Amino acid sequence: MTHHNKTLGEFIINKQSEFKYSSGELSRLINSIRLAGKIVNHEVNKAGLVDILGNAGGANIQGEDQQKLDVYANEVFINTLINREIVCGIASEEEDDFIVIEGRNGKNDNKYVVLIDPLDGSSNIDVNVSVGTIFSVYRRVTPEGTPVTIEDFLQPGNKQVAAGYIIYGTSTMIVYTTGHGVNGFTLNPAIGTYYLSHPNMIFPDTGQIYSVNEGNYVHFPQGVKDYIKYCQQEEGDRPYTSRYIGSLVSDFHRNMIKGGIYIYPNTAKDPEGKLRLLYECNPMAFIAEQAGAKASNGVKRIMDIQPTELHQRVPFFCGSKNMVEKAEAFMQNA
Ligand code: P6P
Repeated sequence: MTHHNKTLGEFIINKQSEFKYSSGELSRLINSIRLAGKIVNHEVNKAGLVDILGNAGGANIQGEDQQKLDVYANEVFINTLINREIVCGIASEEEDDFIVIEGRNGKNDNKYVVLIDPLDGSSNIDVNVSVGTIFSVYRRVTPEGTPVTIEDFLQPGNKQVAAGYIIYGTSTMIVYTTGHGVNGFTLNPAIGTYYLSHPNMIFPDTGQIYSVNEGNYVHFPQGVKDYIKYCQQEEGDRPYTSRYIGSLVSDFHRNMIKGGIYIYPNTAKDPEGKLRLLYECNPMAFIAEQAGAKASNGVKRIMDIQPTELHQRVPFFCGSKNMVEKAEAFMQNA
């Protein structure tokens, strides 16, 4: 009998018991993400053929030009999450403020909030480089039945109940965790089904790849400059290879499979770092740690940072445990 790979749907059913909250809710939540991922994938894959390339003419709270696909992806994820009656609030890179979601019956008895970067790296779409969606899930902390408040969103990453990404690459994959390891599913676009292609993903403890935008070198903290020179020295398993796609999800995904470290330090242009804590760094940190790797701001564990505002940025060091610890040592001794 040919044993086909488990589908995402079968996997969720098998794993429901592991989710310490009511299993049906997680399933509905992940199902809405996987549906939205298929819809966005369909549009991303035909970018260039229809008029969804280029700027949407707006700018997000960061003042970054909103790409048409950014705006499209944002609407798709928000609408599928709302329609599934599972979340009571959503925060998005594309939305200045969080969105309060009333239950259909006018009550607010949904228990989860989702924070999302609907299309990260979208400036790469016009040059046909892979992009991704990143999502982070918490249980609300304010009383059920009331509208969510900002404190439901400003929870430290160590309170996440689920996190994941969709990578729209040479194939489309969803990779996520609910706190019981990391699993990767590949979409078969012909039938629109995700199959368990990467069970129990483990981030290698060390690697020979470092991912950083060296164009900012002169503005890096001294510890980062020292670590980059360490990566380039002829010694032992070094020099390492420099690989930087400019799409966090792609650089992270490659490093998780091959081993490596991704660094986005603070720079002159971004004195707090460029990446956002709530919907980029925390979800990627949760996945990294669940796969045996590390994520810090160069000094402190990312998931222990107490957020203070929705779109705050942090320096981000994430990847193979030994490599992050080495980079932190250079930061310490600089
Ligand atoms: P830079 C994309 O805009 C992003 O948020 C990440 O996906 C990516 O790793 C980083 O910024 C690229 O930034 O400044 O190197 O172009």
